[in-house]
Amino acid sequence: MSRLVRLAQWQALKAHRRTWRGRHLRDVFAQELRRFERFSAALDDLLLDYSKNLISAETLALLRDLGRVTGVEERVAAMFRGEPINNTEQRAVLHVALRNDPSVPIYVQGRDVMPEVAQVLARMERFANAVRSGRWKGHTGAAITDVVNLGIGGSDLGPAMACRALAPYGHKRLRMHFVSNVDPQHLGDTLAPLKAESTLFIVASKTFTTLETLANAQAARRWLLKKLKDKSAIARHFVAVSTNRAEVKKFGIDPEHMFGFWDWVGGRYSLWSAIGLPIALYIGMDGFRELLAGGRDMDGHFRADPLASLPGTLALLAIWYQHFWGASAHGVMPYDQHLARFPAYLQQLCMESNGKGVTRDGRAVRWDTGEIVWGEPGTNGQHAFFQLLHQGTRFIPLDFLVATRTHSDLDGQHQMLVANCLAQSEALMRGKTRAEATAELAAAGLPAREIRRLAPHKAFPGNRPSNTLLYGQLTPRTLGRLIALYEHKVLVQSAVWDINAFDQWGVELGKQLAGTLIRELGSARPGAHDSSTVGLMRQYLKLRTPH
Ligand code: G6Q
Repeated sequence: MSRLVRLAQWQALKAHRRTWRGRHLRDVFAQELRRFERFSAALDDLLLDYSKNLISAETLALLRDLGRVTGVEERVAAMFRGEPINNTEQRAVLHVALRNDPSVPIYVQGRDVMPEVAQVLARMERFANAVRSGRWKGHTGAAITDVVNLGIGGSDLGPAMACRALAPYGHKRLRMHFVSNVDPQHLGDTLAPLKAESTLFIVASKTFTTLETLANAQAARRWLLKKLKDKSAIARHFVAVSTNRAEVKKFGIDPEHMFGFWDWVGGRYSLWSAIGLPIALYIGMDGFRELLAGGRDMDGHFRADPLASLPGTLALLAIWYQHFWGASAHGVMPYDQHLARFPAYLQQLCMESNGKGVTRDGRAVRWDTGEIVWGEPGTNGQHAFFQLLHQGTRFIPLDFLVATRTHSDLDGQHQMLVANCLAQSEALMRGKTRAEATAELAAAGLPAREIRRLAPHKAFPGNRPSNTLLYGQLTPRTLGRLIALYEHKVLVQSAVWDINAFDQWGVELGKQLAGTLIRELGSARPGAHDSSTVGLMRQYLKLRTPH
């Protein structure tokens, strides 16, 4: 499929794009009174309104043709069958098994993985119950009050995002902390107010070789031992989540206190596995199972008709804008404060998965892959960067996410939030013509000269597309659906682009590069690098101690 851009379906989309020249969504809505009914779809109470997109039924049909001919459906089926679609690492991609109905087998190399999945979930449940009930005691007999997850990337972003999102379901005694950065200030600031007697550390690392996590885990261990002065305290205050039993043991954590997962779970897809232990501790195992059920809901929906599903639709719209409208980025704006970390989570999911430059068979791609994803919770974004979205020159499609019901008692205020969200997507779509701006200024009584001067600044082009995801309430189940929605969107995009969404050699490179420099800084001897790197190292070595 390395000839993607030569496909007849691609060319058809190119020609179809020309039919959109000069058309404005404002007029399209005026002509098509039932556009919302036509271009919206739902999975239970999760509604996707995609009517404010620059599409017609024909656009969608052409995009789905492209999806069909690039083998999206085959790739999806292969993933669910447990085939090694991560072809550079020869691994199955089975985060879907983690949330699968336990009675339905899924095979990896001829072996049903569901019994092992169930076994780990049962162990997580026993542990979560013990910590939550206070039966699990620290070394001095105190119940756990603070849980510190030490992990980075996929071993941090998912659980950190989910614990924040599900705070209303959190255990009242437990405070959750996530330390990812090797910057000692991150761990130091986190530990400063904590009591060792009631702190539990989860060392979360798939490989258990990640420098940042191991450095933080060693430092946390020293902190604990300094406070509790007894090596045997480690067993009550440290547990591990990993696929690497040997390294966990070497670190000094009893494998009895290790929760395992498998190489067929990618880091950024791992919150459904034991990497989700902080979530299970915080919201309880029933809540965690609800999260899994939400993922499963989306899997069933997606698998039934990948190209027409909600994830398929989002993916194909993104392809449409990226390649045929020159979109340079994709904004995700949760009008839901609890989803504050959702854009950061999606950044990894989308950009690490699809930031690839060669096709699955190793040939350079001739089309842009990946999306630059960013976002902030509404309404904060409106007072910051929305100016560029409304009147700047760049074309950036958006997703708005908003709940119909809040967890807050200040319910009246939630309606203001919803109104803001809807107002933004409407304004982006409609814009404001020069004539409208002129009429407004005239109504305000401004003199004609002033009106002429100001009108161009007060006009908005509009015609800027967005999706709106409207859901009942941000429950564990809803969150599960939302995460799986974007996971599958990424898969569909990767299939169209013919890239492997499940490896991350760029991340591996970063891990290697830092190793060399750490050694050189440690011995204060810069090695053979470019003059910039050597110059910076020398300057650092000279100035690292205050005069
Ligand atoms: C995720 C990536 C990466 C990974 C981290 C942490 O898909 O592979 O973000 O999760 O580098 O790796 P470990 O879990 O092995 O420490």
